[in-house]
Amino acid sequence: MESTLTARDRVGVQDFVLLENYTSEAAFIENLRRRFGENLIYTYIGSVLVSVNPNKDLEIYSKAHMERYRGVSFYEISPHIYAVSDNTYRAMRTERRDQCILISGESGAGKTEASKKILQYYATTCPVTDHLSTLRDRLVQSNPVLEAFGNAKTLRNDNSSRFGKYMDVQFDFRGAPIGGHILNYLLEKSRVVHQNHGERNFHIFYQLLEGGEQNLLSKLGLERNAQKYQYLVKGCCPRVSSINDKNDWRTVRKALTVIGFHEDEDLLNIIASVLHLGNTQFGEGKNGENQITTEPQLKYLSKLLGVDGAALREALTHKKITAKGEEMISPLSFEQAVAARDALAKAVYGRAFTWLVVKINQSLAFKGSSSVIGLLDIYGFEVFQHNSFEQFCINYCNEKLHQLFIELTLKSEQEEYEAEGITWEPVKYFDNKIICDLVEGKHKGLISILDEECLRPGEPSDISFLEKLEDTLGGHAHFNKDLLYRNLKETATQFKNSLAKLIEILMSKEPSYVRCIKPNDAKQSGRFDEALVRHQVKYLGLMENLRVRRAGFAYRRHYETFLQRYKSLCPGTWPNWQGRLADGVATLVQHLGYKPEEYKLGKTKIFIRFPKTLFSTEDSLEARRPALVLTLQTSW
Ligand code: AD9
Ligand code: MG
Repeated sequence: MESTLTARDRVGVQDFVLLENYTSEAAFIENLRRRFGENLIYTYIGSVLVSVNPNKDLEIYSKAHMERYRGVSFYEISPHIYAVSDNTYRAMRTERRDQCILISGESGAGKTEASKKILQYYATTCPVTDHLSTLRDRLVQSNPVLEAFGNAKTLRNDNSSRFGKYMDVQFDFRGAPIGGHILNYLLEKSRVVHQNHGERNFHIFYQLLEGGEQNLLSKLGLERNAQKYQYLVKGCCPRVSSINDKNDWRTVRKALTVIGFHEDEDLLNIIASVLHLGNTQFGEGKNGENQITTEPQLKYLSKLLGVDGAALREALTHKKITAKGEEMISPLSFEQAVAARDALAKAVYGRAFTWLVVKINQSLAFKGSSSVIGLLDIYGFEVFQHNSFEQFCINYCNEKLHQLFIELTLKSEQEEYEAEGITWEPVKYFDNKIICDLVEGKHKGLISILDEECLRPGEPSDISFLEKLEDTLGGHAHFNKDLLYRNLKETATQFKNSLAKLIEILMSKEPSYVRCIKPNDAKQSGRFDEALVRHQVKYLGLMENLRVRRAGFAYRRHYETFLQRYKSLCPGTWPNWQGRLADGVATLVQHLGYKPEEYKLGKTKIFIRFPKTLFSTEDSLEARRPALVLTLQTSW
């Protein structure tokens, strides 16, 4: 295959296994930095793609670029998210095994963008017939809709995913996309009622207020001014320079139509009712009782939610308790009423989101035999000044996925050696299982302690929970004493179980990895903050990943490919080797003077320990065929 690489593409090494000094973190980061400086944001560690967020549009995602990656081997062309997309697709088709692409990295590192690029690649390059084109459009259009309702501007990312997403794309026997299914994880509902300074609520609120037609807003009882809504002013950030709410509104409305929401009235009623709830105020009545002081809001709420006004008033100011089989109604204090109002807003929004996912899934549903590529785009690891339960879940999820990465990369490496009959030398790495156990261990894990505390009779409190944690886990080497928890009865265990299910789904598929890195905290293009990158390289375990890849053998190639490429270097194998491929390769490497410790011959592949062995073979090839200069990088 003729190389399509230019000299610029070859800045640094395009696969970290080619680094001479592969144990040096400094060399690793320098390679990333040099390539990033040339807008080469992608680099491999073997088959793992490392991606550095450019924070600007690069001209590398056109249809022509997609075409270039079709059916081409990983190493014949510069690293790209399309190469991963294409290889995964081909593996699904030829090996007939379900695949998944796991995208990880911290908040703002480029996970969602990567997952969208993969989906676009399939939508553009896979075969499609007329009636399937609707399905294909729906797959792509589900993104803007879910982002409108599930993404928000945070300090880390102007379009931060506030829910985890796993999407299966189903393909038929011809490789055409025929269906899809989305699993969503733990939407950050607290954002509906509160945002940290500099952050916003979910995009959809601003889109509706900015872009909604005047008669629509009037019908919903809304004013075209985000500042008027209590739930939108907490972060003091109504506008974001990188976001055009008005245009996004149009995109979302169109996408809703493609998905088949011809009547999106219910959805908009709910969005509006959340805003009215936020503006619902309480005050003291004539007899000292707590009452709603904002009548117009109540009127709109009852109309939009389709509930009786009196019943709603009662529900927002009173609570029902069942004691000894008898129902009692007692008034709520001011604070309790505010909390009940916020809880209702979060619940209403949360259910609307779940309903939206259900509707999207209905529009993508396909029953029948299919092959699957799963895309996992989970919210990124994040640490704020104040970390709530949501940050705990988000980070726990990232720890679990990292554990999966460790298990699978090592496992698959080991399996390949075993399959090829090659002895394996294990590499030491930090196993974060200990962290996961701290969280999920039976009886002694954070989640079980939390569950017990929530179920305990009496009033569980943050303090009693923290005391219990201290008692049970105080001696644990990795116990973090700063953890802060709030009211979280229904979600802790539920989240743990859905994560366990996700891990099971992923384990049943062949994984590929995209590891995203954020080059600076300022969302700027062209800025590469070494300390920040080093930190990510560390916790993503990239050095370990590289060491594992190199500890055994830096390269492995099928005999046929190897022979084809280098047969001209040996009279015994040129022009065509007639015998067994393994014997041909043995003849060739003996002629080339490979020492026994430099390589091993497996059942179907040759394994080469050091890059320099191959460098010298490549040099020989280059010297012999100067007109056909292909660097090592282009050929592997
Ligand atoms: V979070 O965990 O959801 O907060 P992500 O998903 O990792 O985060 P996202 O993909 O949303 O980050 O990327 C953040 C922003 O970086 C995007 O909105 C783009 O403006 C920018 N970005 C990311 N990847 C690319 C890219 N390949 N090309 C250009 C990019 N810009
Ligand atoms: Mg995201």
